[in-house]
Amino acid sequence: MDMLKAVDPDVYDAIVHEEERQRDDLELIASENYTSVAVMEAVGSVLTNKYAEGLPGKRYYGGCQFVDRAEQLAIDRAKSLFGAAHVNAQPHSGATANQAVFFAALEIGDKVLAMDLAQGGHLTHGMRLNYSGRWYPTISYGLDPKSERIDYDAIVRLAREHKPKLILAGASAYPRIIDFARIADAAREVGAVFMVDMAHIAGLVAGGEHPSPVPLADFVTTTTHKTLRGPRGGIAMCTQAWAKKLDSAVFPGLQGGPLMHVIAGKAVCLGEALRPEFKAYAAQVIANARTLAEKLMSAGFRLVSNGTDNHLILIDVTSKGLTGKVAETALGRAGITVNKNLVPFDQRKPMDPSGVRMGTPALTTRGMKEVAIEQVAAWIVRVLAAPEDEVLASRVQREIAEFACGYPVPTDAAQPSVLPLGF
Ligand code: DSN
Repeated sequence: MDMLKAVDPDVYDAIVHEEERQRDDLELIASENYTSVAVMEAVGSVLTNKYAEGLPGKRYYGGCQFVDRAEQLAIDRAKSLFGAAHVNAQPHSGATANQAVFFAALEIGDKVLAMDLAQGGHLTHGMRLNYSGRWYPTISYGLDPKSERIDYDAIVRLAREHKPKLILAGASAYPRIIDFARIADAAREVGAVFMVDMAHIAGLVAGGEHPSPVPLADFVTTTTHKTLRGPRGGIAMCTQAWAKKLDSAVFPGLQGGPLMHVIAGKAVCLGEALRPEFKAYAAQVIANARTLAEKLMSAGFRLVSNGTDNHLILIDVTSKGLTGKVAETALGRAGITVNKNLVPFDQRKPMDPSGVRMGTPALTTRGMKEVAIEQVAAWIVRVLAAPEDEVLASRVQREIAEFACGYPVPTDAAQPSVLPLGF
């Protein structure tokens, strides 16, 4: 980044510090990952200069012959990775992809049945301050209080009672396999459109480690930057019957010019996910999450639903007399990045909830396997046993920075000679 350093040292400085943070700390935010250098090269390319409103072969601008190729690769690869009939690779984000589906399938005022944000859903699934909750009356389903697993019977009951126009499955803080087939049946019974937001688990679906919603749903949306390990962005898929409506909801419905550099990055990540190594990656993400869950439970932490089937765990830290905020801060001081999170039926507020969410996609990308994750769990237990102890936190931080060197981030592995090791 010599040019950036010369032209804008302030922005350069922010980026280099962030690069150091990503290298020296342990990234346990369940929705984050390290994308490959190839993806970053595509996203940092001249494609950022190009306007391409429209779709490949049907643009409102000249000079689109090369960006057409990149976008068609993204579409074709997503189709073949997920078995989707139709793909729109243009949504700027997962939120926009969700909005496009609502725009394609619903009229304002139509009812939606979706998972409650407070029980693991997502903002765009009908939260009252989000467009989804403001424009589409939303009935929420959640978890069974005992098992802390999705209450599928309640979904059937609520669907029969409210006759929603659309039923939405998908979550951002749910550690178990989602039985998409059961929700699809409920949607079919009441004639509702069935939509799945698989953003968190898309990489697991791609790797064959989570049942795919694609054959069951009318629409499937995802982000590309979580377990799928691509650039920050969204993708929307649907059956052939909805193809035209979806495309026109994305453009001109919601967006203008697509971000062609990001779409090229999506094509690269989808190509990576089609390789056999990605299956091994997805399986290791889950094995690592299971190890983390077991180690923390054996140290006396209560995990929501008593464990995990996927890439994340939700820890109720009140089981150790802590709050989510205290735990997030203490771990952050020691170089372990997590996010505080509501637990199901939480009595505390979102800014200082009872839980902490942790996921293994990023550490797995760095090459960590079960033994390394056991070490990570040991640090978490040590820090949370004395959350106010700043001396302990700095000692752990130094140990972690040394340990992390053994697990290069993709930028290290690609260019070891230009590591930004300080100023
Ligand atoms: N904000 C994301 C997460 O952290 O789960 C979901 O989009």
